[in-house]
Amino acid sequence: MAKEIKNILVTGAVGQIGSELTLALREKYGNDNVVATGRKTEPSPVLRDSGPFYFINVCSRESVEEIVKKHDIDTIVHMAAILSGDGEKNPALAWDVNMNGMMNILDIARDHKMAQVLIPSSIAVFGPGTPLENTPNDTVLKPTTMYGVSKVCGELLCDYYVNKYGLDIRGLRYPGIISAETLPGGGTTDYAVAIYYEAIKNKKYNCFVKADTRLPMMYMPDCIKATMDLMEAPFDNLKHHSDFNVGSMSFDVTTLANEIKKHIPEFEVSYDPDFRQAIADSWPSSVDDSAAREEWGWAPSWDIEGMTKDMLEKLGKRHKEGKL
Ligand code: AKB
Repeated sequence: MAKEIKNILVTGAVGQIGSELTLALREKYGNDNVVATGRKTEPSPVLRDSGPFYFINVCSRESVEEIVKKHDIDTIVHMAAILSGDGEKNPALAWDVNMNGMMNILDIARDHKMAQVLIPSSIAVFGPGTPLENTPNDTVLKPTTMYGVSKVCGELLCDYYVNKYGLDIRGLRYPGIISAETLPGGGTTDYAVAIYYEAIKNKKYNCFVKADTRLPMMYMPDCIKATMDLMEAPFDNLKHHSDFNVGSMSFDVTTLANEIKKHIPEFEVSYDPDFRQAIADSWPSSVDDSAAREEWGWAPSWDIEGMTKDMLEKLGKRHKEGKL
């Protein structure tokens, strides 16, 4: 039986997903009941002013526990992580934040008898040996990045805490997430966001992966929906816990550029692949998310056409106002 969620702590709340997820959680659970935390980046005015905000370091158990006690936290949404690109620049930091930080969250959740913990994983858990088309939920996990290694260990660690301590822990493997509010940082899929910003600002984009690189992607409203739907699912219905594939759309860079050209015909893309090409090549092109569909009713709403129109409208408006 799932326990009731009352007071939520969000780590990584200033990041690309955390910043929008925190506001959605505040709308659902009440502004004062969702405590946002970040490491050092200043929060946006809306994030800072709509509810409690603190700077913490997830690698320091004390700094997290202080907020847990102060706000009587019963649920943690742990978004803080070092992503694939930055993780390759500093593997030791990626291990520290992604593993030791996560272990702190899990230990605090166990010791404070939390109702629920949500810790996202990523398509980065896959690698050589994984079938790259329609990648099954349960398959070979041999990633080549430190981020991927930490996410595989993280999934296993979460399942260990579910089985050993009876904790309610959930997680989903995010694909590349595309959004118009907060820029992603340090990931391999960041090109799929940058391309929209550059299309609006400069009508050209120099892409760091090749034209035929095809990866699974998701628009932010679907990402928020997937995360909140998983949080609300009856625990007893879940056979998986921390490792759900969630699919939405898959496209290569040429297809994305052509979609943008429907709105901005003069838009041009050039290609200059860097170290992230090898990472992208080791990840799936599309995922099989039937476990998420069966166990908690996952169904995406956005496709590449609708997303592109919405992204360009939002960014175009901000550009006109001089805010981009
Ligand atoms: C990354 O590119 O590292 C992330 C991810 C897919 O988890 N966006």
